Amino acid sequence: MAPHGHYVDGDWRTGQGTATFESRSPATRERLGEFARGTPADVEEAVAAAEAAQDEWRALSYIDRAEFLWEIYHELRDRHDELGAVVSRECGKEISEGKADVTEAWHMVEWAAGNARHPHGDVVPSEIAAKDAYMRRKPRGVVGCITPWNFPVAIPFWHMALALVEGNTVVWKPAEQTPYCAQIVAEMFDDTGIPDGVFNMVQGYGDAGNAVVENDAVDTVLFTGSAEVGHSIAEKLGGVPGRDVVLEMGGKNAVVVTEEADLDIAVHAAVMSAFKTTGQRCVSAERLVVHEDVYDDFKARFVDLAADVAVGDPLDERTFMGPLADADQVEKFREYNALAREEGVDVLVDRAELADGEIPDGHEDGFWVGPFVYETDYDPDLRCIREEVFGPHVALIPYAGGIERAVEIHNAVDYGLAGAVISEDYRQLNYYRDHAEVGLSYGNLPCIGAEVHLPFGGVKKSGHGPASAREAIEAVTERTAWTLNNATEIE
Ligand code: TXE
Repeated sequence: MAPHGHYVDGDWRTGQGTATFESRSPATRERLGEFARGTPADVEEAVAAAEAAQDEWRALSYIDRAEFLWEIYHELRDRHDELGAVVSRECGKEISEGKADVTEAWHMVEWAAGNARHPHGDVVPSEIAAKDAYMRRKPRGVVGCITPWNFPVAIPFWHMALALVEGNTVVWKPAEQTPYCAQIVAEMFDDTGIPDGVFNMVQGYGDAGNAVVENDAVDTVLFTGSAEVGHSIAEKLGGVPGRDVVLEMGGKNAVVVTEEADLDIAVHAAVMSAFKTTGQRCVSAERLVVHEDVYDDFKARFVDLAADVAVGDPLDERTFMGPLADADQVEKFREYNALAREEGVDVLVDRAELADGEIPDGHEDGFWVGPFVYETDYDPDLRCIREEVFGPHVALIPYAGGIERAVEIHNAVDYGLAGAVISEDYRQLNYYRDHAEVGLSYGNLPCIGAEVHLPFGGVKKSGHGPASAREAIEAVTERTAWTLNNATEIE
């Protein structure tokens, strides 16, 4: 069978290159499909198509543009379970999370398409009586979307749905680990009959992503992925007139458990935050900062659960943790586990190499790991408690003193994406809320979860600017002032 191609200017194209790449399930290594590997020349064609389509797309009303998205909304809902299973097979998330990825995608499409019927500007008082003044919004133009593998359906819609409704055309470079999900999303756009060139998708690796970044005709780049790549994009585009970038990168997130915590809530929040999606969410927590008065109880309960977490076939509903996404993720996880040992931590649970019998039959070639949990006193020099691993690698860090000390440790990393506090004392919750250096904070909840109408994004090294909710409109539109002589008397 010929490899799947790119979707450019309303056509499926094999592209200018001859190289292809495969998608394989991280659980079984079963081959899911073969895909053309996009080149910078393919990206150039896609950007040219997106530029050429702008006038036609902008000429439609918001509500007419949203109609294409409503079709996708219905398809995502109708095919929810089937697509959820595809997500699980391609990126290894357990099945309820695979389905949740699709749910989150339709939530975003619903929000963005619904937004077409909301006001899009302001009437502003003018200094002059005979003048009407308005703040209006215009689309940015071509929006380049570069997405990762960990939410292969939801994140692309977070990037693209609102951008399209607002009148932009898009060029999307999906993650190389999840091209099959990308193919299905592109087929959905094709099925809607959206005008040629409005939506374009080029499969491929970082060189194709870089070509999106380096193309001056791309007005805004939306990027979700590693801090390393995100910062290199910021360096290239920071300060370039007329070109904007929104970055959503990772974190070294923490859950703070105070001496006033309800330990049932604390243990549940810690397990969910550390092990959901096998620790591969940008909001996953790799640090548990626990008050010394409750430390021993908390540790005993958390360690028991970590030793027992069900790792297995992502399509089996009993599974809590599927495999890691690829060989690079496994290597990084093992390197950081080794680093933690070198840095002198005390290892409490080491299931990094699963025991015989833990890997389901027929899945022996998958990227299997289990939790790696350790304890250490806080030491700012330890890299293992400062750098993102993106796996089930978790540090327990006891603290003494008040909430101020816990928050000091919580904030002592370069990242600032997400964090949680568990406490029954409202003063501690309020202190945390006001002083945690993160974009997303959770009280008495796991440090995971997003709602499309809430801002989502980090501070410090984790990024800038929320990639969702009302504020995201800022990223994909320009504000302009329009003033009109409103005199009614002719002199
Ligand atoms: O990310 P990359 P990877 C973090 C996490 C993970 C690490 C590596 O720590 O272990 O990143 O994951 C495209 N110019 N997160 O390798 O490389 C790439 O093709 C432009 C956190 O997947 O950043 C893909 O489409 N684009 C994160 C996208 O960028 C480039 C989720 C992300 O890939 C490029 C994923 C370049 N030079 C990883 N190089 C989160 N925030 O949730 C690569 N790409």
